Amino acid sequence: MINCKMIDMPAFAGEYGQLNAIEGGHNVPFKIQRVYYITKVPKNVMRGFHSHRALEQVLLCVNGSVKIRLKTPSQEEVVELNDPSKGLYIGYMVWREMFDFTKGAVLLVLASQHYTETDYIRDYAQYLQESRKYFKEEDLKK
Ligand code: T46
Repeated sequence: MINCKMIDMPAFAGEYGQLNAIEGGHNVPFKIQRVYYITKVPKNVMRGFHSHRALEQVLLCVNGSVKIRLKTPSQEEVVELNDPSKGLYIGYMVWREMFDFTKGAVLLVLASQHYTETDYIRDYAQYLQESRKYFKEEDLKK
């Protein structure tokens, strides 16, 4: 999927449990400006339904699991996050929907910019219009 990739977060695991280390500019490919987390999502609730124009993020499910549907004008993929050692990088102009949060799931998000509502595209028709201009034909075949 264009502008998305999985990132391994080094794990230090043993009989005392597990620690994962995240470093902005190292295993996260941007300077981290903001961190937020999503919890207490009721069964069958879906979130997201938007894209970002210039924000990059890494999503990690540090407890439980959640599914993320990713879309570009020509691609669609569902990624399940269920491992605190695996981060999902989502770059510019990728539509995302989050669903199937398990009870107690904690979705941790690292973001490259402070919160700016004008960076969101929340209307899917508007997203298709802007993203088709943004991506080149060759990109959409990847
Ligand atoms: C994303 C996915 C993965 C803030 O005031 N500050 C913040 O940093 C954020 C992220 C949200 N908000 C406010 C804006 C809304 O009034 O919190 C409320 C809920 O946000 P939203 O409906 O956008 O939440 P999600 O779960 O649909 O999307 C969030 C992020 O907003 C988004 O950037 O990529 O998680």
